[in-house]
Amino acid sequence: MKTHKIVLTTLPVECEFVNWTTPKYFTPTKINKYMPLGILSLASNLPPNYDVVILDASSEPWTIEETIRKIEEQKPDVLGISATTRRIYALNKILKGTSAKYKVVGGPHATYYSDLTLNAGADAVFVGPLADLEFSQALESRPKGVIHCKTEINQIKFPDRMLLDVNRYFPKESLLFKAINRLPMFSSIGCPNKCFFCNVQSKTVQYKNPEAVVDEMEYLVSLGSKSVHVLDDNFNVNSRHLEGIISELEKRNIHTEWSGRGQTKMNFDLTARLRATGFKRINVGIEALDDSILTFLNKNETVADVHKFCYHMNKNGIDILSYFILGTPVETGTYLKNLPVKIEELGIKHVFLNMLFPEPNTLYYESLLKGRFYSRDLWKEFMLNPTPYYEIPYPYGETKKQEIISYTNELIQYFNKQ
Ligand code: B12
Ligand code: SF4
Repeated sequence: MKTHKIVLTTLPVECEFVNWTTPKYFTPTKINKYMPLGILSLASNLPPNYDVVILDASSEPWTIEETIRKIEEQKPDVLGISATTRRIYALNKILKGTSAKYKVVGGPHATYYSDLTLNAGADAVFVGPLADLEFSQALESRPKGVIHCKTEINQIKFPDRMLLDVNRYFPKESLLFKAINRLPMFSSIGCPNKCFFCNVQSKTVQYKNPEAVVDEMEYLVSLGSKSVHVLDDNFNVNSRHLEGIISELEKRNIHTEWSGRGQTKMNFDLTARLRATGFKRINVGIEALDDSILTFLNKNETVADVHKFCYHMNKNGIDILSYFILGTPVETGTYLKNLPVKIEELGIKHVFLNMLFPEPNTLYYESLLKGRFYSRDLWKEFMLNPTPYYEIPYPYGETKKQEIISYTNELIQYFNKQ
């Protein structure tokens, strides 16, 4: 018999803080939805005697009020919320507006702001990259306060996608490239690099066993996916991990289309074998084609590394999707003018342009505070008193901001009309 009713939810997009990083052109459309793998993972690793309902408020997309209503309709004993920092306003409203006896919060926001989340009305906050075992235990004992999680990647089952209607999550529109029924999965968690603008929290990387990685790929294919995307923070940073996955795919003679998100530095001896397994596309944050900008961004790469990477990928027929950042204070007009040609010379097939943004808890934001670009800790004030659609001022002034936005849009048009 099912004993407790548990509702697990993502947060609605309504009122999230404004982020100018990604131009509208690249923003995932309302039609394309992302499967909430965090809460699916929690649900997939519970004992069978729980009645679990997954609400994906973010993908629906519901308003805050609608989300509260949907949660209350379920009358849950336990409410679990997966939180990212940009949606803290919605988080606080939902914690206040719902009546479950045990309300808990996890996800990237919880790890940085556990005390604030408790003050906002959570009974317990789960801190750490994976929380499946601790969440499962907490359902009986219902501990309060901060729970430090030690779940390891190979201790848990992969997320059961059938807990949601998977057809709704197959992309309905293509951006930059076509990939039929593309679905994401993880082969590792974390990234050892310390890029200036990034707040990926786990600096010790956990790797899934290659057998489990390929089991999950086969599972996604069995659900109808024709393109599996390994959406790790950095899937190719460790050549033993990469070779393990390649060997397992070779052993099982699998040639399904797949892609991965990683870095430019890797073991190029593996490239031909990687391509032969069906690996179609690599997503990398090259960010800049100038060594002084790369140094400013604390990227663990040089322009020479980027050239080497592009050479090996192009030679082996692997498409490159690269992210670039515009708007660093060290870039020059000449650099910006020459950038499109330099990108083309490298044979980069898909160009994704971003603007530098001071995310909370990044080295970049801290440097702006230290350099007095902000006279007060604006993120701290926002976290204490979140307001709808908050927008942090552009650190280098409004004129500069408009210049960068307009040049970024120019480049988007340039790369996408060819
Ligand atoms: C996949 C992903 C995306 C996808 C989908 C996002 C989406 N709509 O959900 C895409 C590529 C679209 C994306 C975009 C962006 N993302 Co993103 N993304 C990720 C990524 C790589 C993985 C998330 C994931 O699925 N992990 C796998 C699952 C299994 O882990 P998990 O979700 O963390 O869940 C586990 C624990 O956290 C915990 N947990 C989670 N929820 C809960 C709830 C409860 C109740 C409990 C107990 C435990 C718990 O238990 C889970 C299972 O063990 C993370 C980085 C990371 N490594 O976490 C960034 C991350 C979440 N993204 C981030 C950011 C900033 C963005 C963007 C804003 C980037 C940008 N500037 O444009 C956009 C925003 C898009 C949007 N509208 O949401 C930040 C968030 C920072 C923060 N503190 O909130 C992260 C952490 C990366 C980073 N830079 O640090 N992202
Ligand atoms: S390589 Fe990517 S995930 Fe790793 S620190 Fe840099 S931006 Fe973040």
